[in-house]
Amino acid sequence: MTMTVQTLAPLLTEKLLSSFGKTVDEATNKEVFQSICLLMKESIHPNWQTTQQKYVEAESKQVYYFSMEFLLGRLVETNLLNAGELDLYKDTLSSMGFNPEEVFHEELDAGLGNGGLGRLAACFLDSLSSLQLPGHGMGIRYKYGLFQQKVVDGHQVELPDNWLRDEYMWETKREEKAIEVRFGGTVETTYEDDKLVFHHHDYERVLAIPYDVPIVGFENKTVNTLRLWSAESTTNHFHFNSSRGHDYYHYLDYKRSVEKISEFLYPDDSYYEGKILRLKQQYFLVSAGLQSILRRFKKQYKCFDLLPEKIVLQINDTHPSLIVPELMRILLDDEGLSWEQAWKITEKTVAYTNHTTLSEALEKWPEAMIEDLFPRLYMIIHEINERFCKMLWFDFPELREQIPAMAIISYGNIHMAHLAMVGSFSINGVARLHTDILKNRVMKPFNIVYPDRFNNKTNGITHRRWLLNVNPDLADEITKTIGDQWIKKPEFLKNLQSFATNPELQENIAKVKHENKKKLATFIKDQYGITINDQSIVDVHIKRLHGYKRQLLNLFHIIYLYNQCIENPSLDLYPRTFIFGAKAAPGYTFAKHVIKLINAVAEKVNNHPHVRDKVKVVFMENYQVSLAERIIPAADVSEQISTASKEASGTGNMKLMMNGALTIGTEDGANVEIRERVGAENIFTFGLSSEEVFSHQHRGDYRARDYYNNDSRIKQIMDLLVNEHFSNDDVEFKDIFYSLLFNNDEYFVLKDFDSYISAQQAVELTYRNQSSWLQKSIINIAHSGYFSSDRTIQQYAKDIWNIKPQR
Ligand code: 26W
Repeated sequence: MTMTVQTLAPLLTEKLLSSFGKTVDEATNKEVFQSICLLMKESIHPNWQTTQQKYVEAESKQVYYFSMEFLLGRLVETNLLNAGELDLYKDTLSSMGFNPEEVFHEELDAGLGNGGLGRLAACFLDSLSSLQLPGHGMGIRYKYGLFQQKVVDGHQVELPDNWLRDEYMWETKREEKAIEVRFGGTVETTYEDDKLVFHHHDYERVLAIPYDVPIVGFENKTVNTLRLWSAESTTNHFHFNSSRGHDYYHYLDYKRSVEKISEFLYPDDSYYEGKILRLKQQYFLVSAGLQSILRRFKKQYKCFDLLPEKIVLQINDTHPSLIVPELMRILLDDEGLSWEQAWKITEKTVAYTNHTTLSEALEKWPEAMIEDLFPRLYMIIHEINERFCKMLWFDFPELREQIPAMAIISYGNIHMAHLAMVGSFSINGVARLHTDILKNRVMKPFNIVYPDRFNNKTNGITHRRWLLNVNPDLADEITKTIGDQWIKKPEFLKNLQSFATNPELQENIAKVKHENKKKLATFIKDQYGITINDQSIVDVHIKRLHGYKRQLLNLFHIIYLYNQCIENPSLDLYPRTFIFGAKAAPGYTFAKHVIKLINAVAEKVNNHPHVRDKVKVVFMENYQVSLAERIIPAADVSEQISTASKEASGTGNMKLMMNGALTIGTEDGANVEIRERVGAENIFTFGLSSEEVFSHQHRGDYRARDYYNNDSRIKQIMDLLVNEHFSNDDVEFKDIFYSLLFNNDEYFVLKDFDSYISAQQAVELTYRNQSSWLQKSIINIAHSGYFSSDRTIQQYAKDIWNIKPQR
C-alpha cells in the first residue's frame, strides 16, 4: 500500500494520542518528532531483522568499521529520505499545521566526532547500506559529544554537549548482549600439557553495553547496524566483601571510574595527547567490539581459519589499533591457537586507514601505560615487535639501519601506526597525493617491506545527504535537466557537463543559489543580528580550526580588503560575505587566538562605513553537521587553503563543489583530484606545491621575516595586530604576530599570501561575469559524482574487503 497524506495523517494523530495522550492541537514539536520516529521504527525494525538474518543465511562476509568517531548529525531526514518518504512526511506535517523543518530540528545532532574523520565514517555507513553491502559500524556511545561552542566577547567558550538529555530515538539498548572488558591486573604464566598458559588476575571488570542504531539504505530495505558501546557498572560485577570495611564507598569509586570510560569524546583533532582515559576508551571499543563479533562468528562457523574469509576489521586511523594484539590474545589464550596460526589469521583480517601524516598526530603510547592497563596485550605487542624486527634484520639487510625507526616499540614508546601496518593486510591513504606521501616519505621503509599492502582510496561524501537532502531545489534542477538516474548512480551527474553553457539551466541554478543565500541571511540575522547582502559572494571557510588549515591566511586577505577600502572609499569591490565556522580544541591556544581575531576583525569590518557594504565577516558559532547543512547550499566560494601536503584529503571541499561552489585551494589532499576532474580553468589554485613545501622544510631556507619586511601589504596587516587596532587588549594577536615572525611561520602563510591575493582577485573577476561563473559552477557539480562515498565504498568493497552486495 502506498501511503498518502490522507493515510499518514491519521497514523500520526493516533501515535500522538497513544504515546503522549495528546491531540494534534495540543502536541509539541518534540512530541510530533518523537511520534515520527516511533512510526518509522515500525517499518525499519522488521527490515533490520530481515537484513541481519539474510546475512547469516547467505553466510555473507561482513565488514566492521571500527571508529572512535561517528559524526552522524541528525538522522530523521536521512531515514525518511532513504525510506522514500521525506516528501510525504513534509506534506503531511504541513497539512496538519506543523512546520516540517521545526519538527525535524527537534532532533539533536549526534556529535560523536571532531571533524572529517568522524563524518567520513558516517558517510560510509550510509553508502554501505545504500549499496546493500554487509557492513557495520563499531563505536562508542559517548554521553557527551564534541563540546558546544559559544562565543563570548569574541572568545570561544566550551559547554558540554548533553545530546542524550532527551531520549535518543534511534537507538535500541541490547542489554542481553553485554560484554565484559578487563583492565589492569597481573598475568601469571604457567606450563600446562607442554603449553604456556596465561592467567589474568586482579583485573578491573567493565561492562560494555551495546546500543544499536539502524542504518537505513536508500530505497532498498537494507538496514545495517551501528553498534555504540556504553561502559556501565553493575553490582553483579563488583566483588562485595563483607570482611572489608567501606565497601560501599569502594563500589561508588569503581562505578565512577567505569562510567568515565564512555563519558565524553576527546576534542583533539590532529594532535595526539597521551591521556590514559583516551587509551582506555580505545581498548574498550576494540575489546567489546571484537568479542561481540567473534561470539557471533563462533555460533555460525566452527573453525577460526575461516575468519579472514568471513570478517574484515577496518580500523579508522590508528585509534583502534589495539585490535591487532586483542585478536591475537583471543585466538591464542581463549581459542588455543598457535602463534603462527593466530598471526596468519590476524594479518589477513585487519585493514588500516591512515588519515594524517602530521607527526604531532601520530599516536605513541608510553610502554609503561600499555603494560599497566593491558599486561597481556603488552606481552603480545612485545612478541610481535621481536618477530617483526628479526624479519627486517634477516630479510631486508638494506633496512637494518632503519630498524629503530621502524620498530613498534622504541625509546619507551609504542608506535601505533607501526603496529597497525605490521598487523594489517591493507594500508590505505585517503587521497592520491596523501597516499603518495605515505608511500614515498612518511612510511617509505614500510612500503619497501609491504608494497602490496599500500593502496589509495580517495574519500567521498554521501550525495544523498549533501545534495539531495540539504539542497532539494538544486537536486530538482539537476533532475529536470538530466533525469533522476544520478540519485542512484552519482556518476551520471557528469551528464550535466553538456548543459554547462545552457542559459536556462544557468539562470535556474542562479535562482536556487540566491534563494539559499536568502535563507542563510535570515538565519544569520536571527542568530547574530548581522545583515548580510544576499547578492554578495558568499565565501565560506568551514572546518576545524587548525594552523595548517590556515584560517589566518583567509583573514589576512580580509584585512587586506579592509585596508584597501579605507584607503580608497570608492574602491569598486564586488560585495563579499566571509563566513567562518570552526571549533578549536580547548587546549590549542593558537587556534583560540585565531577565533578571537576573526571576531575582532568582523567587529571592525562590519561596522566601518567605508567597508561594511562591501565586506562582511560572520563567525558562525558552534559549527556542527546541522550548521554545515545550512551553510553549504548557499556557498559560492569554498576555501580549501591548507599548507600543501598537510591536509590528507578534506571532504568539505567535496560537499561544497557538489553544491556548486567554486574552490579556491592549494594543491593539497583531494583538491588535486578535484582540479584534475573539473579542469584547471574551473578551480582557483594557488600557493606552494607539496614538493616545494618539503623542499623548503628540508633546506630550511624559508625566512618569514623577509616577507614582512619586503611586502608592504603584509607589514600593514601584521602591524595592525600589535598596535591595538583590533582590540585594546591584544595579547592574543601579539602571539599570532610572534608565531609568524619569530617561529618562522610554520604554515607558510606569508609565503603564500601574494599568490592567494591574486587567486582571490581572479575569483572576483570571474564572479562579475555571471555566465562564466555559472558555467564553472555547473561543471563542478557535474564532476562531483566521483566524490560520492558510493564510489569510495565500492572501491573498498572490491579492492580491500572482497564483499558483494546482498540484495
Ligand atoms: C589522536 C588524536 C587525533 C584525533 C583525530 C589525531 C588525528 C585525528 C584525525 C585523524 C583527524 C582527522 O579528522 N583527519 C581528517 O580525516 C579526514 C577524513 O579522511 C580527511 O579528509 C582530513 O584531511 C583529515 O584531516
